[in-house]
Amino acid sequence: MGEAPSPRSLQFPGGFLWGCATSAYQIEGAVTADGRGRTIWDTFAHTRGKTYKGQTGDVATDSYHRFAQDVKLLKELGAKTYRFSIAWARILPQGTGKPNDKGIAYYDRLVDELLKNDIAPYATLFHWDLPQALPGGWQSRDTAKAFGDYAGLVAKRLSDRVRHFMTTNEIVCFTDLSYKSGLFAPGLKLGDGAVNQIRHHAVLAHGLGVQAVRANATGGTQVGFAENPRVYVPVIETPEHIEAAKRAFRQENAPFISTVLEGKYPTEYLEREGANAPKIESGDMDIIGSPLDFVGLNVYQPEYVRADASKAGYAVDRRPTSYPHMASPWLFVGPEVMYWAVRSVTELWGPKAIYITENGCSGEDYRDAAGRIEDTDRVMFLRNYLTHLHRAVSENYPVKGYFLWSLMDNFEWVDGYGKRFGIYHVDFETQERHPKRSALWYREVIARNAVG
Ligand code: GBH
Repeated sequence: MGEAPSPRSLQFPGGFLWGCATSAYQIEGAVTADGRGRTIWDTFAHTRGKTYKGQTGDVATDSYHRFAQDVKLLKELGAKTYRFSIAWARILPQGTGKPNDKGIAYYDRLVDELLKNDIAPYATLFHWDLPQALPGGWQSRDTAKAFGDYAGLVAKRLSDRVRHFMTTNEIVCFTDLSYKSGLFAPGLKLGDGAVNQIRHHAVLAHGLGVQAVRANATGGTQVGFAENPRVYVPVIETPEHIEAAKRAFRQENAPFISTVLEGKYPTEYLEREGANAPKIESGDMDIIGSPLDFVGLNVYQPEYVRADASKAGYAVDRRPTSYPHMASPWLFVGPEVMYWAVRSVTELWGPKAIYITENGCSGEDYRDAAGRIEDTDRVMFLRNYLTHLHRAVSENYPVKGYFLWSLMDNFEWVDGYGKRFGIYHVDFETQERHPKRSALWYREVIARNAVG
């Protein structure tokens, strides 16, 4: 027998940024406080039949009032960073026009509390809570322009303390899911031409946001976006399947991350859409392709792909019905997706830096007799995904940090409070927060800067 191989250390690089993520409508509540304007999610959640049991974000985790307690939870974990989102309708209740100082003051308080605790704020400017007052929502090109103005205003007011901004969160969700399948607010089911135009307005908004942050922020402020591209795992790690995965990644995310990082719509996409392709004005593509300081990736479920003799060169496999998933039926477990997300983006576009801006899972948590929540399924999920993130950093891909979704249970969009993603349990009656086993586990990961 030969010698046993040396144990592989799952140590992360020094300075790796561990954090947690949330978003405004999912946690803040206080939807009429201090002049906040109405958003399309307020309207949608209050429309009969749209969310689980008709639940809304009216109260959520009441973080508008309890933010200091949330920061304490982060501190307990030893988190170095916190990704939260800013509610556009708190800053500009009508989407445009006169800034609402009381809304800005909330984020001043949150940011100051984070900094006091040595936690670096990472702010998302738009996580789906579009001001209701903007005529036509994302159907209108004016909304992209309004977003740019809003982004510039926030940068001016916060960039003395917030050094990292993400423009948009998951473009496919607030375009396709919102205006094509109608599952998300505002719940429309439009045709292909209209949807492509909406996607165009969204990537344009992102680009205008990048430029506005740069024009208004103090020097050294970094700007990127947070995307949830479909990620393709090669069925076998052989060169032909790896090549297929790379092609699939670029093509299947064509109007979103591919267009933004190339500053150009992939030709195949424009050909495929023909007369339904977006109407592009001169100068748009330069704005859309504005260089980024980092790319944020929200990583959840995998797709499997293999090489194929077709023109596209790849074939996406349908999942067997026995394929395992977490409490959310869409959340298929496939930890390798973490590695392939990072590798695909790096090989295709070589960004300066990558953050995992979201990763985590829902679970059917329960309290045992002693009041503990032993969410071993979530620990299993996270440990495996982080093991594959370790593979990526050990191969020198430029991953700088990881944000766990989510700090605490919150309003899970159409699933209301029926799906829990937190590592802190929230009792929605009392608003009491309580660490699950996964929180204690994550604290160890952060303390040791290693997965175990
Ligand atoms: C992220 O979306 C969001 O950024 C975050 O706000 C959210 O809370 C978190 O993940 C957990 O869901 O019903 O089959 O059509 C992840 C991407 C896109 C996954 C929409 C769920 C609906 C699937 N999400 N999708 S389905």
